[in-house]
Amino acid sequence: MGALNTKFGGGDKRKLTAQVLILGLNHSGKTTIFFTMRDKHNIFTIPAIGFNSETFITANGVSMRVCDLGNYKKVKPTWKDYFQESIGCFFVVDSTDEFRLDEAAQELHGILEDDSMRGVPVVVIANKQDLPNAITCTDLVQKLNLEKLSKTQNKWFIQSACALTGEGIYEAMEQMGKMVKENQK
Ligand SMILES: Nc1nc2c(ncn2[C@@H]2O[C@H](COP(=O)(O)OP(=O)(O)OP(=O)(O)O)[C@@H](O)[C@H]2O)c(=O)[nH]1
Ligand SMILES: [Mg+2]
Repeated sequence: MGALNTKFGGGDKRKLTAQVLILGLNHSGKTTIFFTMRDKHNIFTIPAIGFNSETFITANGVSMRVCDLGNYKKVKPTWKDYFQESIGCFFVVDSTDEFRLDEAAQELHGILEDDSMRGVPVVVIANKQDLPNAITCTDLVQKLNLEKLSKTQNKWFIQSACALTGEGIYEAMEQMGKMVKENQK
């Protein structure tokens, strides 16, 4: 039992498993998505450490430590540390908040322009698609200028989702696993 505990203990697992971040503007649904991953798809969860929470998932055969950094601008002095260790990023967008789409686009492109995020695959989660005024994925591709990412070598995928029901979250995870695997080849 001792050996088993050591092998699967939180500390060791954290070092061994590649990190994927959940980022996006405030109120976009990051934590709700994190809870869906944690409660429906996780292997196990480590309780919130300081400002962030993390859970362990396997998607498409790839094990990932998914971190919700919360309102990460508050911890801006340290967020680059998280970039350095990350192999992927979920970027959550509130599809109903058309007035903040420019800000969301700037945030996304700013993150991916960071040296540490070069080549890191991004799954954009077009969240809150249950609401009647939600902007479609097709329109979001254009409004978030996702085509530009192909030129900066970040592979991207956009997944429509409703974090409240969990719809689209499994697909987003599977896609992340697939892209991370392709990146490692
Ligand atoms: N209708 C609808 N509401 C959602 C959905 N996802 C999240 N919400 C709601 O949106 C609000 C913000 O969700 P959070 O998960 O707290 O957002 P967050 O990105 O973690 O916010 P910060 O931590 O403040 O940056 C909450 O009231 C959620 O219930 C969704 O898919 N549909
Ligand atoms: Mg949150």
